[in-house]
Amino acid sequence: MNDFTKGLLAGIVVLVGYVLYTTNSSKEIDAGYPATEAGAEAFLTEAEKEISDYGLYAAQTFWVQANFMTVDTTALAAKAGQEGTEMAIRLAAGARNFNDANLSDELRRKIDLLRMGLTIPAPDDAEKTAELAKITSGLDATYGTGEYCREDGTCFNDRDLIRIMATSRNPDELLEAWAGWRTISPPMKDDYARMVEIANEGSLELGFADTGVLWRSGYDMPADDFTVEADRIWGQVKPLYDSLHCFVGDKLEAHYGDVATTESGMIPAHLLGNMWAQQWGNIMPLVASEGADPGFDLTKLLEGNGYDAHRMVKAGENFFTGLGFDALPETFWERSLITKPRDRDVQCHASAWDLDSKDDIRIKMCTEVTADDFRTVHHELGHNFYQRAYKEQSPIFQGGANDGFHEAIGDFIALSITPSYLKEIGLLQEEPDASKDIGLLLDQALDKIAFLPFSLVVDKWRWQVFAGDVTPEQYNDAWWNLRHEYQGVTAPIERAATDFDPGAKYHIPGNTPYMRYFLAHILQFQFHQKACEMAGWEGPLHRCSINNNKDVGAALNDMLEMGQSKPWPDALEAFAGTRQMDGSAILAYFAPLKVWLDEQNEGKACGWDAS
Ligand code: X8Z
Ligand code: ZN
Repeated sequence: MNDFTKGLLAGIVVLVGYVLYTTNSSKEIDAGYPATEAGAEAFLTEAEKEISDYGLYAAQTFWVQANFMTVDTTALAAKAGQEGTEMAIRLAAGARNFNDANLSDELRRKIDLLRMGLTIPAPDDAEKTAELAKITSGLDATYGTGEYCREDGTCFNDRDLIRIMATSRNPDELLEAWAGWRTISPPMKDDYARMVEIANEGSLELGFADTGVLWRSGYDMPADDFTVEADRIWGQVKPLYDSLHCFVGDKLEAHYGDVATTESGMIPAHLLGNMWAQQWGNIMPLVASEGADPGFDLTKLLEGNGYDAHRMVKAGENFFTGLGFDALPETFWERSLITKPRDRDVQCHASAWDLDSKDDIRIKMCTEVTADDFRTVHHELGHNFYQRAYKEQSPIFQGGANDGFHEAIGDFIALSITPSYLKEIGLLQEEPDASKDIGLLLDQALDKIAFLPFSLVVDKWRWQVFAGDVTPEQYNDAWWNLRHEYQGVTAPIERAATDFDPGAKYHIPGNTPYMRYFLAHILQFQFHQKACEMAGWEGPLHRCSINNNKDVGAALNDMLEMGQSKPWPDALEAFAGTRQMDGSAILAYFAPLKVWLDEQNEGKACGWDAS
């Protein structure tokens, strides 16, 4: 299954098995298993077998659909999705019979995970389940095949437009690409609204007030506590974001003049080097003036050294083998999709897959030779090495400690792509000296710090939508209200209620929860800080690379092997020695930059008016 669509897991798991059981009704399951520990054990054995069987079949179907997007493969994916939802609902219903049973911690955890396994549940109604499956597959396909065409017939796909956003400095061209991509999503809006309705009915039947509550329940704490925890962490890092926002806004005004200047102090979303203004690393050359030059450009180094997509993935694999992990299996290289095929539609949004819960792991990426994609390669491989590490766990426990962990592993590894590491692998001749530290940190912050409020916006919006606080007519306004409030970023042109800008971000039509990436951006620095301490590193954190450190690799493997068999604080403690997700590590990493940014910002009018 694919790391995000099936929800690293809980989701995954649950999506399976029902195939063997299609003739059983939930009543039959109820009758079959007494609400005792022995009953739960028998129920779970049966459930896990179903899950495994369905998992392979579904993963193969979804893989084919994502790699050959046609009406037919989309219909087949919808069918497999429907079967999975039916299975998952039946298992969740079966699990409810053990709510009051006296169970061991292990069985209780499995039962709870089964109950929360679906990302987009349907009610116990065959017609609605089929309708939902059709909608979700259709949304995914609409996004994956989306194109913007000019009146003269020239068309651009996602990659083309993403590239323009990353590289162009012409505001008109940027605006066209920005607005162009947002023409693919208004047709999704009605389907999205209907999906919300059905999924909420399903969530209610599972005992959750709405689908947002279901999503927030996956963190070993009450859903409401999770919201408070996420807000607490955001409060820790917001001052750093504010400093970065002020600095970047000012540089953009200096470069673009009026186009970048707003009365509110918000930054127009098309000038930040990214289609969604979610990571800003691509505008480094615009903002890295004196005193903030990192000393090298990784994209140029890759190009100059003859790297292609395959070699980038090999480099990623080498990092993991250097830590002591086994090399990727031959089948990874035979079956992965590493570059965009010229002759067909594929879902280009990068993903990592585990087809058989054993060794058939793969990535699917339309890789380009850029620093961004070099990091994404490590991100995806992090999923694959995690999946392989927990393959001995029973099916329900095959997942990340929480979904943020799954997203954090590869990013944590990529934090070790330091100048010293680049020198070691022959990409860089000389390490830049300490005078380049601010540049190195600014480069990282443009991606890692800029991303934090964006990642909150995506799910805060969905939480509001699922809760019914926002109606379909208000979808787009609510989206921009959150973009204003958290990011201080504004639409470059007027938006209408008929627009559906959230739908132009893959994870909305793809139904991938997004809070996981916020958590991952916090966790990866906690992992990095601890790993560097284990390695005996005494210098600044951004210069620390754990490459080739087998002790760190072994400790990491211990955590990965646990899968989701234990509450996530246990996994975090096993590696990082703490039971709390916390912003202190990311703040420590960027501390010198914060001081520097505040000096640069002195005397400037910082902040924005989000109203
Ligand atoms: O979707 C992804 C990965 C696959 S799980 C490529 N990411 C988020 C995004 O692209 O929006 C990684 C960073 C955030
Ligand atoms: Zn990921």
